[in-house]
Amino acid sequence: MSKTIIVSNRLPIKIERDEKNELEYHSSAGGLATGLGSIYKEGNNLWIGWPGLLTEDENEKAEITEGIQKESMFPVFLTEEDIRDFYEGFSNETLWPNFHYFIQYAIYEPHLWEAYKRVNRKFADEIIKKADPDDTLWIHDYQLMLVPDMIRQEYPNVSMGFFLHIPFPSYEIFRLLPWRKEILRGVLGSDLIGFHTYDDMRHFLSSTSRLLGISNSQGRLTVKNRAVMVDSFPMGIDYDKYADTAASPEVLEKEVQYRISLGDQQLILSIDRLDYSKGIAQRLEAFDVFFQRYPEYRNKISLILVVVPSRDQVGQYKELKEDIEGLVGRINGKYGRINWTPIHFFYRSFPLTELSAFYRMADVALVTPMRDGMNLVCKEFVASKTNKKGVLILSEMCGASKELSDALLINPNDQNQIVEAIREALTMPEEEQILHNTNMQNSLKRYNITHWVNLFMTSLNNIKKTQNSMQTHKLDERSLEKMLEEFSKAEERVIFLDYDGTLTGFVDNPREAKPDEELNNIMQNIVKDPRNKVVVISGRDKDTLNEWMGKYAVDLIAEHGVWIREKGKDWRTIIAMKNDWKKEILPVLELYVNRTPGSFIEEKDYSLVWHYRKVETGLGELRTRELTSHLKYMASNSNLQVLEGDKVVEIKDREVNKGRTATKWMEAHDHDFVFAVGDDSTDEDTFKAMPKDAYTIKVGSASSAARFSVDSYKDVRNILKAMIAY
Ligand code: GDG
Repeated sequence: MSKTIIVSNRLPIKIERDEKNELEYHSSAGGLATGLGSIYKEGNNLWIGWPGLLTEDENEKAEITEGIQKESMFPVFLTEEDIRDFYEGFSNETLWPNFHYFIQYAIYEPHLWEAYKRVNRKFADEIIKKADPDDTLWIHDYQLMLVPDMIRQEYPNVSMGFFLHIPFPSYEIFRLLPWRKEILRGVLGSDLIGFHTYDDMRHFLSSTSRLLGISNSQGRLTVKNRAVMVDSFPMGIDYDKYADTAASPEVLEKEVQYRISLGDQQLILSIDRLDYSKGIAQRLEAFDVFFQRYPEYRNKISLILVVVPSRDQVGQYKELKEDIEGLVGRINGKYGRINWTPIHFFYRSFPLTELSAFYRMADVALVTPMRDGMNLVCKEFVASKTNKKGVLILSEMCGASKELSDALLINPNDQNQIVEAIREALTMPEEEQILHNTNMQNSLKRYNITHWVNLFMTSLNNIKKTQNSMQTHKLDERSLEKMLEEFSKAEERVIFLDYDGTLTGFVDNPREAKPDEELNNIMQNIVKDPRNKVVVISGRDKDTLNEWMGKYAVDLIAEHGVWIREKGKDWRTIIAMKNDWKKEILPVLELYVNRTPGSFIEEKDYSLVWHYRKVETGLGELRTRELTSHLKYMASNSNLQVLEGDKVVEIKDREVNKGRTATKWMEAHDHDFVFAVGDDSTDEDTFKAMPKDAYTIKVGSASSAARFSVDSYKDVRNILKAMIAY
């Protein structure tokens, strides 16, 4: 039976030695572990990751492997060097600062990149050992961005999702990474790629388009003919856990105790892991300014500042810790009194019940990261407000701000705004607090962690189904054999060939797509057999088509069916054509050329084409949307059709298309075997015009009226070669 495997850098378990030097296992109660608990603990399912203990001792490794097996976990052991260069190095000193827009902290060291690749390979190898090709894999976070493609190489059909827990930066930042393309390709090995917010997803798609030339349609990309979905899945919390803990007698009792020691004060709460992205120092600076500006609050409010130790082996973090300690000392020294301490600073972590008591009793939560993928602390604070009283001040630079619009939103770089928000929060009427918290709680209840997990898994299933439905089209060995057999028996074989993208690949300059030696050979040989009637049917103008294909004994159909030229005869049109509409449309296209450097107009006898292949990525697509809606509006009362092709927009008479001309051609010629191949939307008309038993073949993976599909023009050439050789 197939299973599901979760993979993250760190396993949700803590392993420690007790006094007798024996290993002790403590499962983590973190949000992710709770949310995924419903998955990895079921049946044969597994969670693979680093168990958090450094050991080179093989016996100990075996003991740990066995010890965590009953928790449905499997270890990837990392060495000291791995931790230094892969985890602290590339993950936390290259990717983390770059992705959080702290580019001044990012280091770009080739040996750290080598370590990142090596450890990602180590993870991939361990996963491959445990996984079967029909399993479902869910890979987590920035430490493992190369793993998806490594697995895909081994298991082409495995179902695999990837989720990034931190922000994905704008293209302008991401492009600074020397290994940006490798990282993108690594992630694109997945079938579903999830981010916390729409902005992260948008940034990722912009990078795939600009760096790899892979564009998307509503978040769907085609990567080596595999459909890949990119979407946003804002992560939620285990709402009931926080609400229930906050309402428990144990937490209530703690609150009473703390209240007695702190006296009658309003409390502001700040909880984060030690990290420069969290804006802890900036928050303290603002707190200082608050006391200067509003001295009446001295003695009346305190800040509970919890900083959870994290990565303090990394230089930047050591410095940050010292900065925070300095600031706390300065503020306490400046404003403190014998009976009042402005900041209660804790550099450690607390058990959930203590944390919950802090959440409960805080009047204000000050969550002001400079940048944060989501931020769960703010959500946990709101969920813990059982009486709905309390105010959340939230940075607009964290993912959670997109959902929690009822919070007091601030820009963390605007100190004045933070100071005023503290003042507003401390004086907000209770009814207003209740209203805001009710809205936020309703949303957090609905979009909780279970919802997040289910949504991701359902989307992964859906994209897999889409891939499978497209797969059924693929021209496999058996169908090819059958086709060649029918072909060999037939006496009147009709072969319709589109040109660009079907017989040749795409090039920047359309003029450069002329036939190469291989194609010339194919054309020469395929027409040698008098039973083969070949028709090249293209959107190209008739002169170019004639120049490239006219020398072979083939029939030509040019300009999407406007012109036809049978062997040895002259060009003619199928119907009487008009082109007086051009004088109205040309000035519009010229306007777009003026506004879009790199674009140009191609004038054919009965159509006009706007090309944007050489335009800056993104700008071309934007102008296309403007231009097509402009043209569709102009064409609404005429008989014109606006077609969007590969980096082109074409305007032509609606009455003519490849299908209509192909039908006319078929009426005039006998046939007992029909083959038609093409790659874009204009070829769909040809496919539809063919008899049911025809071998219609789409190049590429988009859905099509064709019966079969192949991956690229190279496959088409191979089929034609097989026909010649048969
Ligand atoms: C990354 C992204 C994204 C904190 N102090 C204590 C404690 N905590 C718990 C909190 C919360 C968690 O740690 C912190 O989560 P955040 O989301 O705030 O931040 P990161 O650790 O940076 O997480 C972030 C997240 O991944 C999920 O995708 O939201 O943007 O950076 O759950 O409660 N827990 C206990 N004692 C403490 O003292 N028990």
